Amino acid sequence: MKIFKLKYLIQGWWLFVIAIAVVVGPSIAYAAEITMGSGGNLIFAPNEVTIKAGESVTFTNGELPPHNVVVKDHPELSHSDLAFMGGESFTVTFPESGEYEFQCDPHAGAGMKGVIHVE
Ligand SMILES: [Cu+2]
Repeated sequence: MKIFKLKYLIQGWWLFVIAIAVVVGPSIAYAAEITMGSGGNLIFAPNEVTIKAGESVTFTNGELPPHNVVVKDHPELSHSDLAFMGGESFTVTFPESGEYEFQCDPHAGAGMKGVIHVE
């Protein structure tokens, strides 16, 4: 009786581990994605992401364009060209760890800012 319970417990544990791997796996493999002007608001969504050094973040234009991405103190990581078209996107790779604050220049005053943590 006790052995049967242990068997089900182990099976349940493995199902749990597999379920976590299915949910978390893709988000580790993928670069992070951020929408500019999400849901009709002047925001980056999400406005905070964590990636590993060498990984990339893809910024996709949502609503209320134009938007851009200017990384504080890092012109080489910035995409100052304004994106006017909905769905337009660009990808920025962050080779080194650190805290990268960024903003959309036209909408920084409205709070369109974010931070990328690179581990
Ligand atoms: Cu903007």
